[in-house]
Amino acid sequence: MNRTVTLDEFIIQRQKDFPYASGELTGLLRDIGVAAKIVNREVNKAGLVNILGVSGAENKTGDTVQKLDIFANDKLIDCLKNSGECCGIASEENETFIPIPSIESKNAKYVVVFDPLDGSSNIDVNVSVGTIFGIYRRKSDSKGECQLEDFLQKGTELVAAGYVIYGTSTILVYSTGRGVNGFTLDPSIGEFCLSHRDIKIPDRGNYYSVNQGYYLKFDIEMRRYIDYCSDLNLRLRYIGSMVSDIHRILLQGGIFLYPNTRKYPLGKLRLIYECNPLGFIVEQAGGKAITCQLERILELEPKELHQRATIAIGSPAMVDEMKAFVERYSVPSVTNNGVS
Ligand code: AHM
Ligand code: MG
Repeated sequence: MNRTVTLDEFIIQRQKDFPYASGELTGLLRDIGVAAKIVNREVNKAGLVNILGVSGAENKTGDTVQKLDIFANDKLIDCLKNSGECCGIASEENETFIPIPSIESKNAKYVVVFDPLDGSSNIDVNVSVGTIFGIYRRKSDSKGECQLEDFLQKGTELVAAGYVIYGTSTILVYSTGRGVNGFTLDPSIGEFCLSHRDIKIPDRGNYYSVNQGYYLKFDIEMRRYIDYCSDLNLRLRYIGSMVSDIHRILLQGGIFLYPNTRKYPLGKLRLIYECNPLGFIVEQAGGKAITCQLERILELEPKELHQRATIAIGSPAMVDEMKAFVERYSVPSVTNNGVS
């Protein structure tokens, strides 16, 4: 019988792949694992206590904030502040980043970005939600507080990224740039155990994932591509929790789309908290992640913490096909000087 490998054991084993590693990243990943277990405990008992529902506040980008969002946000911030392994945090739920004083962070060289509870509109109806995170090496001088520039880094600079899904089982998937591995929480021992070793996304799959309710609000090329997916009899799956939709695609193949709409001309999803970490994971598994305007997600230059992006992400052959549709059917934009 194969021996169970826990997340902690795996992270420590992997540290040996980086001969000059100081252990900080290892510690940070372990702390995120601990925070995930705490959030998982609360998500699982959400129906039993009075933390379901809307808190009454709105976050920076105008979304209604659910109570569990606040709980998850607070827990992640607490765990990371106490870890002493990172010098700053930026969360989708906070307007600005949170520097961790150097006394507590011991001049740590990493910053962490996260969406504490993605898909939060699903909480009240017992559908999967998840946490998404990314880790960057700071760029500013390590003697002072971290700065905005430490968070406004391209996805190509990610040192590690991952997500946790609180679903039928709780699973943590992460990558440090050497492949992708998944760990399922065994509640009987309270440990994440290696369950999905070296995940590779299929070249293509049977699923497409898009909010088809917005069909008429998409550009013509996107509508043509969606029609094509439907003509191929692909199965439409849309949970409304990006992290869960992408998890299915990572394991079984397919494409996830969130194009620009009239309401969200720049896309809805956040580049720093959602698109970059998930783009990093999917690329590490052999997939692709581009905007609906065909730029590679990880190469976008973030200008602000809550910047949004359009996204097409998933199996490489399917993202390439989507790209071909956009190139073929997009209507050239008309400028003052004529057609661009
Ligand atoms: P959230 O982070 O506030 O929960 O919002 C992000 C979510 C994604 O998980 C999901 O794919 C998308 O919003 C759903 O949006 P829509 O309802 O417009 O399809
Ligand atoms: Mg989200």
